[in-house]
Amino acid sequence: MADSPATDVDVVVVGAGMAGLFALHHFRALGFSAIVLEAGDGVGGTWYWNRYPGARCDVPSLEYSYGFSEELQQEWEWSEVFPAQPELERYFNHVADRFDLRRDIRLNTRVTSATFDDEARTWAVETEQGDRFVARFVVMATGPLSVPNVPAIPGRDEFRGTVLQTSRWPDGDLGLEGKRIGLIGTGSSGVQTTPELAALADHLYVFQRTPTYTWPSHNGPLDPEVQEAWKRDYVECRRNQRRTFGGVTGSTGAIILAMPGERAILEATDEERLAMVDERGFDASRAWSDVARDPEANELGAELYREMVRRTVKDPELAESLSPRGFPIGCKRPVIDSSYFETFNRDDVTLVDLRKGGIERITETGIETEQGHFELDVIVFATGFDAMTGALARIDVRGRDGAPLRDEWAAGPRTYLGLQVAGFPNLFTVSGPGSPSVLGNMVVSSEHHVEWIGACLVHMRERGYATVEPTDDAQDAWVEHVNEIAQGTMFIAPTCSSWYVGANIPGKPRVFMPYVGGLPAYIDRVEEIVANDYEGFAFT
Ligand code: N01
Repeated sequence: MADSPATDVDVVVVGAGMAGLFALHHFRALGFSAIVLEAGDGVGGTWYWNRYPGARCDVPSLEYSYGFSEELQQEWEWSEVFPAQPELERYFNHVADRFDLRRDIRLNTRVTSATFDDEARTWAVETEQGDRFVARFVVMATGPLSVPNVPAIPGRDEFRGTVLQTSRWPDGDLGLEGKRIGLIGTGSSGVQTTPELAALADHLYVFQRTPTYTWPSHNGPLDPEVQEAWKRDYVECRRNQRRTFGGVTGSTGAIILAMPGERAILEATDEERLAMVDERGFDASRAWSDVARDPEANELGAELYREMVRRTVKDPELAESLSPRGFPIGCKRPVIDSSYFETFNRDDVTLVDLRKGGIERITETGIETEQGHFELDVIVFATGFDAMTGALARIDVRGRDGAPLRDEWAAGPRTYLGLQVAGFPNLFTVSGPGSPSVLGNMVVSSEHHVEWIGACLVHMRERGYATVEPTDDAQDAWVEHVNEIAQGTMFIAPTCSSWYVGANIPGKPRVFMPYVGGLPAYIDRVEEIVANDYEGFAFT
């Protein structure tokens, strides 16, 4: 490297989740020294923190796994089509051991600041414990969904029972059996944990502010023949993943949500629409060519969805309360579940429809709503995340001239390719805003980004460059492109409020954050940029 400034390590990687683990392995293999700083006391990121009952990935196991090591792919055996949290945590721990990663991972080490030194052209990374690491490069593998959203409901500290957050679930037996449990939130986490908590609880109260579009996962044991087929040609499978819009090929035995069908729902008769419900159940709502792009068609699809809720939930009033209305299918990330709606047919499960009277406060013994007081032993928050920017916003990141990243992103995140930010040389984000990230398979996206960063570091080493960062023009053009291609999608429909646009966090700027063009288009563009001598990046 140019000038070879004094550093502790070439690269500081923040986070020991799927991206951070691979980053450490990859950078080492390329001859760089690296250290991973991780806030938790275990590896696995999302799959370390989200250990709530029912936590399960919504991407099939064979697809939600690393492709960087043929040996790893051949050795590891997945048991279910959709892997549950314990299996994923085991997998990431196996990877940490298998590749001797632990000696360079500092657990229980929360990063508080990262500051660029203009003169030395190094980063100083500081931790809550007072450690300081000086590095040439910082790679933020902090995850797009890692910072819990804790709603400011008054009285939370007064509750005398147990308070739990799905995304910070403690290890071990929490003694939930026979308890009166209140669950707040009906996104992916709430939906997944509802049947499991219902099975444990004396009575489960589900506090629902907005009903959810959720589709049955049809999960089951993984067919050994399917696993064998992948093992016979993982190279091709991985190649196909990168050539597929969301990084999921659908060749793993999973019954993937009905992809856009051939027919337009707007051209079908009522009888034909209902026949589709008979045939495909909940999937009927999306089995049409026009539901994803035409608001009127989308509403017809939503009506088929509600028809299925009515067919599943015995009590018609309850079915109506559970039926999403007023926002389109495809606005939020699709949820997949195991017997979610069926759970509400149990006598020991009560839906508290907060549209009929919201939460006023938490009391010593439960939750006070405008509909009355609910006595509880346990309150579970499944209230989501400060998505995509939350983790970086909590670290005091300062680039050239001490400029805070928080200020740069005050009106919404701005990046070039979701990989770098102008004014923050040698700082990289894995699956950052402006990249496909959360719209697809995070393992595929993370591996692609880490490989790209590794190649960039090698490029710099070979040419003696000290710093890399995007030009303002390139970043502006990319941000504009990301916004432009989101136009006309359900993600930014006027009726759509989701964490994709930051709408779940009070005061957060409303900006659609991921790149919606799909992995193949994204990867092609990134490759083109590299082929054009890293067009849009400035090296010194
Ligand atoms: O969070 P969410 P999540 N009072 O933001 C409610 C991934 N993930 O953790 O919609 C009452 O979706 C809120 O209500 P509303 C996946 O990408 C994946 O469930 O704002 N309720 C909503 O119901 C997913 O999309 C997997 O009205 C309040 C819920 O809390 C993402 O993580 C599993 C409230 C939050 O839903 C986030 O999912 C889990 C309040 N004050 C997560 N504040 C899989 O792989 C919030 N809510 C399957």
